[in-house]
Amino acid sequence: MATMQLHWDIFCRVIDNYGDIGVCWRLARQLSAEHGRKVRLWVDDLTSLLPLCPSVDTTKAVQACQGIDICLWTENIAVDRTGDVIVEAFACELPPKYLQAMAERAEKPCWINLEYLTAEPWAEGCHGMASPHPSLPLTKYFFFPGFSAKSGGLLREARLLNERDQWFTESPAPNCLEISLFCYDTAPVGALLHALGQSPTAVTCYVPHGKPLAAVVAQLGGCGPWQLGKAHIKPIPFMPLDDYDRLLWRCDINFVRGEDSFVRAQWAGKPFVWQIYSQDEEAHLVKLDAFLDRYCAGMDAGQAATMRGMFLAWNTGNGVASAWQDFVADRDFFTRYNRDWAARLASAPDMATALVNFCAAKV
Ligand code: TRH
Repeated sequence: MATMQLHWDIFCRVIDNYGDIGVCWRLARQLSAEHGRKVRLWVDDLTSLLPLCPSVDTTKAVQACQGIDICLWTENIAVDRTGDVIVEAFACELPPKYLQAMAERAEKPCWINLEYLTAEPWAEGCHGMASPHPSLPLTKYFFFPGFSAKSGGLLREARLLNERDQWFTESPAPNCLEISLFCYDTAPVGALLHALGQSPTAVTCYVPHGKPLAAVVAQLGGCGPWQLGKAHIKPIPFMPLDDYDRLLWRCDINFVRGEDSFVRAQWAGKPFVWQIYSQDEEAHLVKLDAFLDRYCAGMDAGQAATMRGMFLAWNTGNGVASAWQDFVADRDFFTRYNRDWAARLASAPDMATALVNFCAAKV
């Protein structure tokens, strides 16, 4: 029987924003808390982790936090030992010295390249593919998160949906339409604010600090809160990771972006609108379409057109006002649909479990 792969090293280079570290931190926490693994998280930018995990001390190169050893990844890290499993997040390229140490181990470690989430069908074909190192006796495996059993699944803590349901049971229904707005500063925020200002009923829109608030300030000036007709637009602080889940559960409609908040909105089981991370030559629109193909498959033609219309409007800036009207009108249906969608996704193994099992099978 294979020995337990106890020690895991996760390497994360922060490209921008919070998604790279958000995914790695969430994975590290789950491997430690649910799978009993000893995890070191190597990250090159501690300040990006701080808003998600306020107990991090950005002045410390090494520290323990929530059972994880967090290490600042600098050019010259000392390699005392390597993990039994090494997760190279998003092709961040391991330090050459570390790679050498991996190759020198008698029992070779399991080396994973964790890829970005995409619903595109080709990713299922590439999931688990092996790539031998050109000169060292090491093999790297490509691990693709995704929406089907043929992929590596989605990050989901074991307790998440029960906690969510408990929260739904205990929390009073809001007395107005509540929206959270997490987006890039390129989103057509002006058109959305205008549409909210026309709402016949009361709306509260929560806007986290950072790019979303900057986008709103660029439209409305000042520092808020703002009142537009019956819509109250309210700045809120950027919250620690688990508090953000509760905001998603609370709101009737969530605007999310990137990767991790996009997944969390799906677990919330509420209607959501996704701003995808923009790529050159509009490659992201293909990715967006691939997600919509899967996600809308259980809707009738009219509902699917409404959903597609809203996602496209939000990502292209065209036709936001009418897309929003249609979307809000179908909100009850989308709430029911998303609750089922989350349940369906949750019937597959979560990504951390899938990764543990995948690695165990490779030794
Ligand atoms: O921040 P993002 O846009 O991140 C990324 C990066 O840009 C990355 O380079 C890119 O490749 C990727 O998107 C696709 O969006 P994301 O992935 O949703 O990450 C945001 C994280 O911040 C997520 O873990 C949720 C968390 N969060 C909080 O913890 N508190 C908050 O208040 C909010 C608004 C978010």
